[in-house]
Amino acid sequence: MNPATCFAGAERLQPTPDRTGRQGAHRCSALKRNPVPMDQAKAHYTLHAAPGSCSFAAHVILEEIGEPYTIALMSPGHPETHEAWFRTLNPKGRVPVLMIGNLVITEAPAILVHLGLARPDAGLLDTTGENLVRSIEWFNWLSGHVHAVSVRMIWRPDYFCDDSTAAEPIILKGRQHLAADFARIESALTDRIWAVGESYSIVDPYLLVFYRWGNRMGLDMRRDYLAWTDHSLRLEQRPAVQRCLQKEGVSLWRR
Ligand SMILES: N[C@@H](CCC(=O)N[C@@H](CS)C(=O)NCC(=O)O)C(=O)O
Repeated sequence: MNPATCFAGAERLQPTPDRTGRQGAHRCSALKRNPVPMDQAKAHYTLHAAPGSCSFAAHVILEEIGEPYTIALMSPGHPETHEAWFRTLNPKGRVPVLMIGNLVITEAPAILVHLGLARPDAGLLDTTGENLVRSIEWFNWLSGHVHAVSVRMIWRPDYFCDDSTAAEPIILKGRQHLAADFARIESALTDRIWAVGESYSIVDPYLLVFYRWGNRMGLDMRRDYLAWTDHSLRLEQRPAVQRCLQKEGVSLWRR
């Protein structure tokens, strides 16, 4: 699909060499050598996302900080991640992708940290002392284990084994991992208002992604995860979260 045809956001992008072509890819590899220049944060943001996917957290933070942005929404199930134009943008073939001018940032935690750093006045990333360490701790585990292992074993067993007869045991094992992960999240959120420190941060909407996925998987999140449910209800009250749910056409509660 051409990127100009798959956007459900307020603005439509015109595909340009910078956004989808060779020049963009060059910029992307340049980022591996150089830190993201923070002055670029003043430029217009474009978030490549899919409804209800892990990109939802970055979408929420873009809404929270109030910088102008375009949300480039794929179809549900993000089939466009397999298309050539998107692979040029992100050779890993995953959303979210954040573009700031011609610069490309991939990986949900990196995008969230970038947005937190870009608007320190929003107070969404405390870079001092233990809170920074705790944020990285959450991100590394949520992205590198809960998402990449447990959730993927359940929704994408084919990723782990070509033999389709292995799908069932992989899903079963994934559900066991996920149950342990979710119990850990519940315990971490017990007697806490927010995930890190005393205030709302870039970590909180990332946790909401996994809570929503639990509902989608048919888990009884309200019954089994009381502290996490309170945390999610707190998030659901935020206007930024409500706007994102509405724009992406997803619910926290539906399967
Ligand atoms: N490590 C990446 C994972 C991103 C990821 O797996 N995104 C999913 C959507 S939640 C995706 O794009 N999947 C496309 C595919 O697997 O083909 C991150 O944290 O951003």
